[in-house]
Amino acid sequence: MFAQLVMGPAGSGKSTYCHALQQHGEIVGQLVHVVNLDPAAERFEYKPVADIRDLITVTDVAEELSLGPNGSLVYCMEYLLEDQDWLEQVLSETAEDDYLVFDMPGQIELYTHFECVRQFVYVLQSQFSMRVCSIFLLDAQFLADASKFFAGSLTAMAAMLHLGLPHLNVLSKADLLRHRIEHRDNTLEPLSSDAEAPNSDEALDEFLERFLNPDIQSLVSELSEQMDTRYRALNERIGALLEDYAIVQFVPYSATDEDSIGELLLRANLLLQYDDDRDVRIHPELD
Ligand SMILES: Nc1nc2c(ncn2[C@@H]2O[C@H](COP(=O)(O)OP(=O)(O)O)[C@@H](O)[C@H]2O)c(=O)[nH]1
Ligand SMILES: [Mg+2]
Repeated sequence: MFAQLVMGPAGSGKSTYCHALQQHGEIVGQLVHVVNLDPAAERFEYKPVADIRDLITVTDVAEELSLGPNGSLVYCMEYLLEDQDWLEQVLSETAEDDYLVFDMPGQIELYTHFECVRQFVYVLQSQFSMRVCSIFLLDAQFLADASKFFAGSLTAMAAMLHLGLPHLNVLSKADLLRHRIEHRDNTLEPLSSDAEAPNSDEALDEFLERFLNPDIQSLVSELSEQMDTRYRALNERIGALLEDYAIVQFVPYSATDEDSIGELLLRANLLLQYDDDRDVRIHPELD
């Protein structure tokens, strides 16, 4: 079995991505089962093959154990691991070659600090022989300036290092960047000095190029100019960390752009070596 673990902060677009992927799978003939693992989920549009809320919900835990929202969520995830009957039942209904997408909760600590998601991955790999990759979504607005870029990149890196899975960083809601550029939202560097109405395609490309293939040193300088000089050395060390590892890159995606969903699926399939087992042609652009 193959699985994508879809992670990212609350509202970053995880559930929408799962739905878009399921729909795209129908078009290209790749069956995608979505499992909702967010016990606090209120709504989503995909058809789940299983839903953790049938096992346990945050509201029940909060009421019965008088815990706050974060404590309740961690309790739910630990409960999922303790009572593996539910998981076994869910996975026994899927076939050996099936492709699962886990729609995860939005609490970022689950991916950067706590053990439960890491243990969950271990269970999937060891007990169900599953190949798992992590998909980390970050809302495009989080990359709109140098300080947000560093904060978002560090979070993505922490999740990647903590889980140790083949990992893909995704810049979600890329369509909103276009919207902001078209409306000449001046908070978006590097368009602020444009006197002419920008050509939105060029402007979008320029923006994406700047943050998707970043020149870390120039972003560090920009950041240091905005901050007190005592943070200069820290900024440089963070920049060097990201540069040394050369691991934090984002792929832009928008739920309304079919091509971008297709591209993400191809990239995830490469991480999972999904195509190795089948005679499926690999997208030439990904070679
Ligand atoms: N414009 C735009 N909005 C999106 C996109 N993906 C998600 N959203 C919106 O962002 C909000 C949060 O999405 P959701 O998938 O529920 O986020 P989750 O909390 O990470 O599961 C919803 O209002 C979605 O409609 C996208 O690609 N483009
Ligand atoms: Mg969700």
